[in-house]
Amino acid sequence: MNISPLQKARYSYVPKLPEGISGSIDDIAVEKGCPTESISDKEEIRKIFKNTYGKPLVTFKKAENQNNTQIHRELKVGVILSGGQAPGGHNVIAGLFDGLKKGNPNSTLYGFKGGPGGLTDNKTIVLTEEIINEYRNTGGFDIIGSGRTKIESDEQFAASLETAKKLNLDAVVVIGGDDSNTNAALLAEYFLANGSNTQVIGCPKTIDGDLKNEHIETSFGFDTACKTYSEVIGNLCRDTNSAKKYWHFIKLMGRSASHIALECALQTQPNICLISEEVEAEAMSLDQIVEQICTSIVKRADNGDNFGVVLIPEGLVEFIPEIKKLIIELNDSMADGADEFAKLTEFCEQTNWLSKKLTSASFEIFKSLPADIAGQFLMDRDPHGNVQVSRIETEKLLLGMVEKKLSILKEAKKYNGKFSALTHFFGYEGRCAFPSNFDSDYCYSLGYSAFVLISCGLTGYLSSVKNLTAPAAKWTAGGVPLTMMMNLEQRHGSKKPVIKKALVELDGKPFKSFAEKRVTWAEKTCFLFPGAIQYFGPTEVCDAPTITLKLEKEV
Ligand code: FBP
Repeated sequence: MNISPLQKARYSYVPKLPEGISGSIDDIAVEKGCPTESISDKEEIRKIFKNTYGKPLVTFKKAENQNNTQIHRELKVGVILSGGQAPGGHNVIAGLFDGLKKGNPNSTLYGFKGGPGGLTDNKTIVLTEEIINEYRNTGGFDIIGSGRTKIESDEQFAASLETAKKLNLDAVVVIGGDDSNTNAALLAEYFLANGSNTQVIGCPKTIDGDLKNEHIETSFGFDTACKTYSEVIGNLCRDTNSAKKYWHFIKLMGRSASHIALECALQTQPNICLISEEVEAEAMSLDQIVEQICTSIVKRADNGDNFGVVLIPEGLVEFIPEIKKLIIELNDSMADGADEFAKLTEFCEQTNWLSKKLTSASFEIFKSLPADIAGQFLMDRDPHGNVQVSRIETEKLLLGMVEKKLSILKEAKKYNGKFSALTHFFGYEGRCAFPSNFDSDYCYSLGYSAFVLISCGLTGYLSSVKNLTAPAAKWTAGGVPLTMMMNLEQRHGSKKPVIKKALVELDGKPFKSFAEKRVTWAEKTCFLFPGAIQYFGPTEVCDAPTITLKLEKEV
């Protein structure tokens, strides 16, 4: 196999483990807390999760000679990579594999191919030391592939159970985001309710950074993805500060949450960074957002600076009240009239059909959008019912509107600059980068901790590693009951138990720190150039966590 020099060098990186689970596995003590409750809708969620609700938090501590024979059991475990790629997934699997083999060299790790569909369809590969070694500390999910299949029908649950029985599985580990781990919780409950002892453990993955709470400090992949985007944004900042002739409109992945945009703003100090959660809180219209961007462009032009950088979170459109309303109406109409809609192939036919389904206000908004962008709002929803915001070219929509507004200002003699702009979308570029040292260590620890949870016989837990701003040895590993993170939300017309998505908190330190400085950034050139992720070198350069995490943990 051909490998790059960096890949070769990364093979020899040894990920760090929290003290509680490092060293001999016979020295791991398991501490259990009090029973837990879901974040809200307690009674309803308790009824849905009769067998798995309310379990205690679990922490692993170092204590000599625990005489834990369970940890040496021969186990059969299956692992799934679910949803979008995130740097570090391979290390979760490596950590799980190493833990299993340390417990008992005869244990087996199956990889389910292509995401949750691999479990329902029993498509597996046995992961050997040789295979694992090829993927240590590398980006991507290509070791077994990923997928977005949602296990929701009775047939899918029954098929999953069938696979677990056929393979005689002790456990399934689901590496995924909020939706995938909601699925993991339902699977754990289903297995127990149907007399199966197959345990289900989740691991918190997503570059979006929106799977976090009191017990899960961050999801893996967020660190590397943000550093990768920030490197390129910083390079663009420097390029435009050199040539002084372009405005760059950059859309950043992150789905609904603006954590990625916010973190990249903290790392690079662009002229403008829109935060969807603020747009919603302030009920800002599309025109007001355009106005905000134009104000910065005009002020900077007055200073002779006809260049700049604008960061746009991927999910912005869903947070602009009038567009949010439009999306809800589109979702309902397209779901109710799915068969009719599927027959309409031309955009003009679709528009005509929608004119009879949407309220007049929403239809007016729809018509006012450029046709190519309006068409993007009609693309298929993902299996969890989400609009595919990565496919909507918000950066182009905003640029078009900014250009129109600037020409009006020019005619009115309120703007006298030159405006030339380029659009970018950074998303897929960051999802499979070589994991940073932080993500390499964090992921390996999550996988290893998942093994310890399995060996303790626990099910319906999310592997957790905390205290992440300290050096890795001081991190603490354990598990959080999945039901503890749940609330009921309206999905496809009825209330469903789901893990609550964490959006940017406007009273949180990361947003406040950004808000304090952004007025200056909008007018002056304050760019920072973070440079590429460093894998070898001083710890303050190579091992630092995100600014978001540091600010959130600051006392
Ligand atoms: P997950 O929520 O599954 O981790 O996916 C994250 C993400 O990268 C989003 O930021 C983005 O909107 C979406 O996946 C894109 O999905 P796809 O890979 O299906 O195009």
